[in-house]
Parts: sequence; C-alpha cells; structure tokens
Amino acid sequence: TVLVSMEAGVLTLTLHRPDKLNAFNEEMHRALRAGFERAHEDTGVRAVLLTGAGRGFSAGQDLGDRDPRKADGPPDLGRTIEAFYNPLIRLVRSLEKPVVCAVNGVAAGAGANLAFACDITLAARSARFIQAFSKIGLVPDSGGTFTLNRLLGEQRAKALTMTAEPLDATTAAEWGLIWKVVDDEALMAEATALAARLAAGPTKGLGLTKRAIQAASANDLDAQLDLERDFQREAGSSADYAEGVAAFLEKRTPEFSGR
Ligand code: LHQ
Repeated sequence: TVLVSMEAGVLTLTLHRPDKLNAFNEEMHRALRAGFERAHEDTGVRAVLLTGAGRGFSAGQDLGDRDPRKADGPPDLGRTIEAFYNPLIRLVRSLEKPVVCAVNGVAAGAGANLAFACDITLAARSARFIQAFSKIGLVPDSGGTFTLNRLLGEQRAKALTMTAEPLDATTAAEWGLIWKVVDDEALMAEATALAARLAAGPTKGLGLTKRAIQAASANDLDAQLDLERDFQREAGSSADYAEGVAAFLEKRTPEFSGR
C-alpha cells in the first residue's frame, strides 16, 4: 500500500492504493508510519519525498473501511484519529529533515491536510484540494484546522471547510497553502530534483530551520530570538557549517555530510 525507495539520501514514499485514489485504510497507515519512522531513525535518509500513485494523491480516510451501516453502534472516530492520523502528522512535523510532497492529483479530507502538513508541497496543475469532511458530517482533522487557520485566516479556512468546495492548485499556491504549481508532466521530475538537492544539503541546519519556523507560530519575538540564538549555536558546531564556510572561501561547491 506504500511503495518505498531510497536513492541519494531521498526516501520516496508513494501511497499506493490507486483504485481507491490512495484512501487510507489501516494497512496503508501502518506502512506510511513505518516509512516516516525509518526517516527518523536512519541517518542515511536526508530528505523524504511523499507522493501518490495513479490519478489521485489521497482521498483521505477509506470510507468503506468502517461502514457505519455495518457497525453495532456509533463508531469511535476519536480512536482512529488518536491511533493513526495524529501520530502521522506528528511524525511529519517532528522529523528534522525536509519532507517534500508532490500532489499528483486530487487530495481530499485527511489527504489534503497531510499534503499541507509537509514542509514543501508542490502540486500538479490539475490537482485540487477538497476539505471533504463537512460533506459527511465530520470536522477537519490531520491538523487542518490548525494549518488552514494559520495560513489562510478564519474566513477562507471556514469557507473551505464548511462548503467543501474544491480548491484548484493555482489558487492553493496563490494563497500560500503550497509552495508551487508545476505542469502535470513535469511534477515528479521537479519534486525529485528538489528532494535530491535538499538531501545533499546541510541536514542539521535544515532540520533546525524547520523546527524554528514551526516554533514561531507559538512564540513571541523575544522567545523566537532566543530560540534562533540557541539553534545558531547548534548549527555553528556542525561539520556542515565548517564545510560551507571553507567551500565559500575556497570558491568551490560544498560537500555537505549532513552532520
Ligand atoms: C474512495 C474514497 C474514499 C473509499 C474515492 N474511501 N473509496 C478520519 C477518521 C475516521 C473516519 C473518517 O474520516 C477521517 C478523515 C477523512 O479523511 S474524512 C474525508 C474522507 N474522504 C472523502 O470524503 C472523499 C471521498 N471521495 C470523493 O469525494 C471523491 O472520490 C473525490 C472528490 C476525492 C474524487 O472524485 P472522482 O475523481 O470523481 O473519483 P471517484 O469518486 O470516482 O473515485 C474513484 C474510486 O475511488 C471510486 O471507486 P470505484 O470502485 O467506484 O471506482 C471511489 O469510490 C473510490 N474512493 N475516495 N475516501
């Protein structure tokens, strides 16, 4: 349900239930989680590329997986969130390595919010994002209320989630929900090149940069300035800082080790 491949420090995770538009069942959750856990533990992994197989990125929760019509009482969706979606979003956000997301087609429900939780998200021009939750009486999850509110403000966040109107990729980029739109046929080449470039980068510094930017939403300026001081101290003791400065002074391309 998830294809895993590793090349030049990039761990590529491809959601693979194409006949269901890569909707999440438990098996796919477990496989994706294992991929992100590997990214945390394996020092050889220096960037992650997340994408989907077939014509969709992900249609969110597989709605056939827990059909309420076949259940005895009301389902405990809180358990599903606690067991699967929340750990996944936490793994993506806490990974101190860049996570590039290539949205190859429709991203709905938790699939959309997973894409927005990644660090640098590119989308095919034909992709669209749907906050499908309200169509079935649910609330946005996978960090959607957090991400949409912070990136878009209340009006756009509420309109998108309450109407479930599809948002095209170009508007998503104009609104700052994703990094950029790429022609469909160029998406994977561009996303792969970006992930490879980041994987060849100063991983320690990039990881600290990610943490600093994420911390900024909860900090005031003074706290953030203190955090930048601490993180710069840490980055300054990395081998990659020494290499970066040496390469600059010697007018050559740096060879970062990720340490
Ligand atoms: C699907 C799905 C799908 C199963 C397409 N499930 N089969 C968390 C915790 C616990 C419970 C609930 O939810 C959550 C979080 C969530 O993510 S809630 C939101 C769940 N997702 C949705 O409500 C989206 C449902 N899908 C759609 O609205 C459409 O499929 C979209 C707009 C994504 C794509 O439309 P189309 O391009 O027209 O494709 P399609 O509808 O024909 O889908 C293709 C196939 O994929 C089809 O199967 P079939 O056997 O008829 O070819 C769909 O049934 C299947 N599929 N999404 N979520």
